[in-house]
Amino acid sequence: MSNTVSPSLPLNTDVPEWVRHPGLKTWVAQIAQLTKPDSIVWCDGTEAEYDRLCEQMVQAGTLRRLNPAKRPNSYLAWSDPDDVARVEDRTFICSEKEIDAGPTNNWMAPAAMREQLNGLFAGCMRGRTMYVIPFSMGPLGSPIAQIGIELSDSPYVVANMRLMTRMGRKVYDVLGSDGEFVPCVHSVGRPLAPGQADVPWPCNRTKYIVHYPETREIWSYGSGYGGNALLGKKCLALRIASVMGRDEGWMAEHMLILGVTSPEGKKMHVAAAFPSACGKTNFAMLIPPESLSGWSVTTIGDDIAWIKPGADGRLYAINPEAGYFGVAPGTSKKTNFNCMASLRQNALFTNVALTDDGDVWWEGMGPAPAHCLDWHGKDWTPDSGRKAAHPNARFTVAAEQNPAIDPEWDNPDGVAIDAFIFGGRRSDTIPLVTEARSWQEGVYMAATLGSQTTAAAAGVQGVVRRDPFAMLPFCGYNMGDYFGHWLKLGEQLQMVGAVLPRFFCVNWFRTDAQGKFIWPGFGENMRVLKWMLGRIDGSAHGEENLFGISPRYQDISWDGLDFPADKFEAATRIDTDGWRQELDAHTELFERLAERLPGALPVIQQRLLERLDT
Ligand code: TSX
Ligand code: MN
Repeated sequence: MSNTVSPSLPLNTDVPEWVRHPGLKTWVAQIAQLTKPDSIVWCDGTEAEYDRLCEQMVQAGTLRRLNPAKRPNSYLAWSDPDDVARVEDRTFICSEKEIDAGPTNNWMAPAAMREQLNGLFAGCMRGRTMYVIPFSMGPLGSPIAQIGIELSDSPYVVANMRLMTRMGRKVYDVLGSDGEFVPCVHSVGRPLAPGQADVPWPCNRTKYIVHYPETREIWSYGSGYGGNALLGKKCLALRIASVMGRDEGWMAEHMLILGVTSPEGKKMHVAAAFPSACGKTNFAMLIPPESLSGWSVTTIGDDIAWIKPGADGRLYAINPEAGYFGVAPGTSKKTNFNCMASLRQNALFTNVALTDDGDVWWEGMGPAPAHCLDWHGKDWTPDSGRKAAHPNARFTVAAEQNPAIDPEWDNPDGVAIDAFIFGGRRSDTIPLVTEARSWQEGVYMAATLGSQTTAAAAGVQGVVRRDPFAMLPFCGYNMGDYFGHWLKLGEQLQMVGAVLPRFFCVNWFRTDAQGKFIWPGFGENMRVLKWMLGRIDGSAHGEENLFGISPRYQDISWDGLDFPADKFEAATRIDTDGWRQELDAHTELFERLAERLPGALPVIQQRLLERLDT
C-alpha cells in the first residue's frame, strides 16, 4: 500500500486501482513534490488499517494502549504542552479582498500567504509518511454532503479522522473520476533528517491554519491538535462550508441537532448554538427526568449542522460529522451519562490522566484516584495542586457508540428543523427561555449572543464576550454578510409561505445573590424543551416581555421537581436596568461590524430600546 517517492518517478505508479480521479492523483503528486515525504499511504479506512496505525503509534510513544479490561480497544495520547488547543490568532481567512473576511477574522492576501506557506511546506514531510485521507462530511452520497481529501503526515490525524468522519475507500466510489472535493493539506511541520529520532508528539512552534474561501482550500501547518489538524471539522464543515452556504443558499452552523419525542410519539427536531463551555454535548445527549415519563431525547449531532431548504420550504439538517471530539473535563455519569457510555470502548483520549490500573481520569469525572500520571506523564496526587488532565483534554469516539443516537442521524435527507435555540452563559439579565416574536428578532437574539468567561478561559472572569451564533471563530467570511445571509434566507422562506422554525434564547446559568446557579440545568432542561415544543404545536402559553415571549410559572411542567415560583421568578425576571446596559452593549458589536452590518439589526435594537422606555 505504501510506495516510495523519488523526484524522477511519476508518483501515480503505485496509486491503488480504486482511486480513479486524475485531478486528485495530480494534486497528491504535486503536494508530495513540495513536501517530500518518504512514502505515501492511500488510506482505505478499514479497521485493520486503524489497528495497524494505532499499534505503530504505540511503538512510537505517541499512544498508550489503555487496560483492555477497563477500556477495551482504547488509547491515550499526551500532546506537546505547546500544542493543546485551536490557535485562533494563527487562523486565517485568505479571501482576495480583506473586507470579505471581515473584522472578526485574521486576513492575509492569498498570494502573500501562498508564498509564505510554500516556504514552510517545502520539504516539511521529509522522513515521514504522507497519508491520503478520503472523507465525506455528511452521509455518503447525500445531496447535502461534501467530500474532502486530507493529506497529512500525522497518523494521529488518520486515526481521529476515521472516528470523526465517514473515511475510507467508499469515498472514492462517490468521487468517481471527476467529482469535487475540498483539498486539505496538513503537516505537523517537523521533518526528520535521515536517522533522526522522532518525538512522541511532533509539531512546530510556527503555526498556520489557512483557508482560501474562493478556491475552497485548507492548509494547516505546525499543529497536530484537534481543529487545527482534523481538517474536516472546523476548517471544512464550518469555515469553508459557511462560504459554500452563502454562495449556494444554505447554512453551515455551529449547532447540535437533537430529536425530542413526546409520550404520544410526536417527534420534533431542534438545532442549538452555544459558545464554548456551555455544555453543548451534554444538551445533545440529555436524558429527561423520570418524572417527565415518556419523553425522550435522541442525538443527531453535537457540534455542527448543515441546513438546507427542502422542496417543501422547510429547513433540513444533517450532522456532517460521524463522531464526537468533546472536552473531557466535567464529563461524568451525572452530567452526561450517554457520553460516558459512548466512551466505554473504542475511544481515543488526548491529554487526560492515566490511572495506575491503565484507565483514564479527568477532573469532574468522579472521585480522584490516590495516584495517577497527569497529562505531562508526571506523578500526580490529589494534593499536588495542579490539574491531572488539561482543561481542554479531549475524547474522540464514533457517534454510533452513543446509546441515544437518533435513528435518523445518518439519513441523507436530514431532519426537518422545528426550532433554533441560542444560549450563552450569563449570570444575570438573560431569562431562562424566551421565544422570539419573528425570524428577524430571532436573528437579532443570535447575532448578539454573548457568554461570560469562566476561569477555564484565559482572561478575566465574568466578562461578557459576544459570540454571534457561536460562530465567531468559525465563520469563513464577513460576519455582517453572515447576518445578512440569515435574514435573506428567512425572507425567502417566508415569501414561499413555508413553516419556519421558531427561535428561542436560553440561559441555564443565572445566579442568585450568593452566586449559586438558580436553574438545576442538565436533564431538567427537558422542561424548557417541552415548553418550546408546546409553543410550536400551539398548546403552551407564555407572556410577552420586552425581548419576546417567556413562560409564566404555570406554563412549565414541574412534576417531580421542587422548584418554587420565587426561584422561577429569579430565573426569568426582566431587569430593565440590566436590559438597557445589554442593548447598549450591542452597539459595540454593531460598530465593529458596521461596514457590512444589515440595517435591520440596529433598527430592531432601536425598537427594543423604545419598548424599554414605555
Ligand atoms: O452542560 C451543562 N448544562 C446543559 C446540560 C444539558 N452544564 C455544564 C456546563 C459546563 C460545560 C451546566 N451547568 C448546566 C446545564 O444545563 N447548568 C449548569 C450550572 C449548574 C451546575 C451545577 C448544578 C446546577 C447547575 N447543580 C449541582 O451541582 C448539584
Ligand atoms: Mn464546537
